[in-house]
Amino acid sequence: MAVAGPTFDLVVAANHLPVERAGDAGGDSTWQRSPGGLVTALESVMRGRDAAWVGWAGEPGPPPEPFREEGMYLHPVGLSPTDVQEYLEGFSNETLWPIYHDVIVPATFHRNWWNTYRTVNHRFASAVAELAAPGATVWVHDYQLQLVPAMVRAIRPDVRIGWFNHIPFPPVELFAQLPWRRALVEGLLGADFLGFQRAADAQNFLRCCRRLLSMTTKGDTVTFIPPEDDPSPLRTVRASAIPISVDFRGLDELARNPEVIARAAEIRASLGNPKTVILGIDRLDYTKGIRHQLKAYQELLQDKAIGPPAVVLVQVATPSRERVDAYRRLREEVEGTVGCINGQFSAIGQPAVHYLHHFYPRAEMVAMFLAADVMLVTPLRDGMNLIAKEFVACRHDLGGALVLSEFAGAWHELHQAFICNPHDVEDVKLTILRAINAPQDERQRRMKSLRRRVATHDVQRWASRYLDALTSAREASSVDPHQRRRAVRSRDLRSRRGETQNIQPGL
Ligand code: GDG
Repeated sequence: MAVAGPTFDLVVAANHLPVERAGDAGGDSTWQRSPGGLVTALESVMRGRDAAWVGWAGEPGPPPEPFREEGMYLHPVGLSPTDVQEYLEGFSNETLWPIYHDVIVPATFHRNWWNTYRTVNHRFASAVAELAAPGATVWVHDYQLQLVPAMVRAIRPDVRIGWFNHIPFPPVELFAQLPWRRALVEGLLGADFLGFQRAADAQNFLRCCRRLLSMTTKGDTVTFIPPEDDPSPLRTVRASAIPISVDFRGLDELARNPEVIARAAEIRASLGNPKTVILGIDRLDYTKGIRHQLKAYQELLQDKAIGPPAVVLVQVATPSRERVDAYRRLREEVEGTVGCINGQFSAIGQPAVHYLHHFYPRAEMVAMFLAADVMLVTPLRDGMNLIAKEFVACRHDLGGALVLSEFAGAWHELHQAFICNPHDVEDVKLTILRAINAPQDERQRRMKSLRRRVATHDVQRWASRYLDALTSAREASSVDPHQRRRAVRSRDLRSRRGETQNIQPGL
């Protein structure tokens, strides 16, 4: 007889667990907090709640036994080497990621990747269904798990299901390229509430419901009509923007730590105490605009507008997805450009670019933030970009100017930054110069207003707003007779026209 395990009122499902195994010199291993935007954001929310987290432990093969860490119950889901290749590196990173980021690189479609994506999503859904207490709240994260909401609902209709998309949701014209577009939308519609970073992402999703599935929408809700063989009742699903943020208080406190402040001074000294330190910290991903910011910097050096030893650039490019071709190529290009810049513009002991391909401890990253005069955040497309908000949260001294791309979700909240279009190299150059040369009182005024925004819209507020929205969406999900008539009429019209597969013009 199967023994029932523990159950929880809150179950989070995300591709990765918030920890990963780290080996020590003696051959023993411990669990360490893992890198990445989602983990950073959720860690402070989960702490102190009796909650479970379902996710991959980061190593292919059979999963370790569930365990507790920092008060959380962690339930590892196993991924075989083929799952890693097809579900994660394949379908998630080479199919969905490019489609959801404006097809900056072409997307690759393989039917076997899709089949594995479905199988792995089902594995996550089964684990969630097992761990959820009656009436529990289930919070699913991100593009790797878009089928999980409907799969959980099929097993556990009693639970409240939310999904949050950390990355952009694409316009219907791009989403429609996906051969599995319909199944993905139906997978998401298993949720009661779908959260997005920007209002435009939520609207893109609602448009996909109308144009690909002929569903009716009203405001930010869509009336979900189950497929004909599905006896579940009609209900509404809400889709709206609840932008993620950072742990403002935690970062502010760390940035005021005397050791961190001293380390920031040490960093500046080891750079030769330049007048201006420009800093970029990005995951080495083609969406982050690293090549674009290097090009702008290179041209500024060529124009003799800036240069070492007065101005230096520190570019941290955190290792990422190193087995995917597009990322390998990007690394070669970035490192080639850095080599070119340094070959041409450095002197002995005075490099123009300090390039660092490492992941740093959090305190070291905060010290870098404090050491910078200008922070470059120039993604070509980014769901939010936590680095921009983290930089602001750390600058209690009101120093530092933030150069921010209008294609980062953060742009919608951080208008007082120095804004640029990363595709326009002249604009990036001018914006960097404006940020370097802005009078101190202007920089302080801007930073004060940015800090006010991030302090009042921190990650704790994001999580509680999200969970409140999920509760009220579930309560308001029943469909009134008028909505029912409209939705059914639209579906019937569609099936009479035989238009169940194709994109619907103008709906
Ligand atoms: C997705 C979306 C969205 C980076 N290098 C180091 C380090 N980091 C940490 C940062 C930050 C996180 O990683 C990166 O945040 P991003 O926002 O750039 O995130 P993505 O990984 O692309 O994640 C993104 C995010 O989800 C959250 O919703 O903002 O748009 O793409 O927290 O601090 N941390 C440390 N050392 C490093 O060297 N300690």
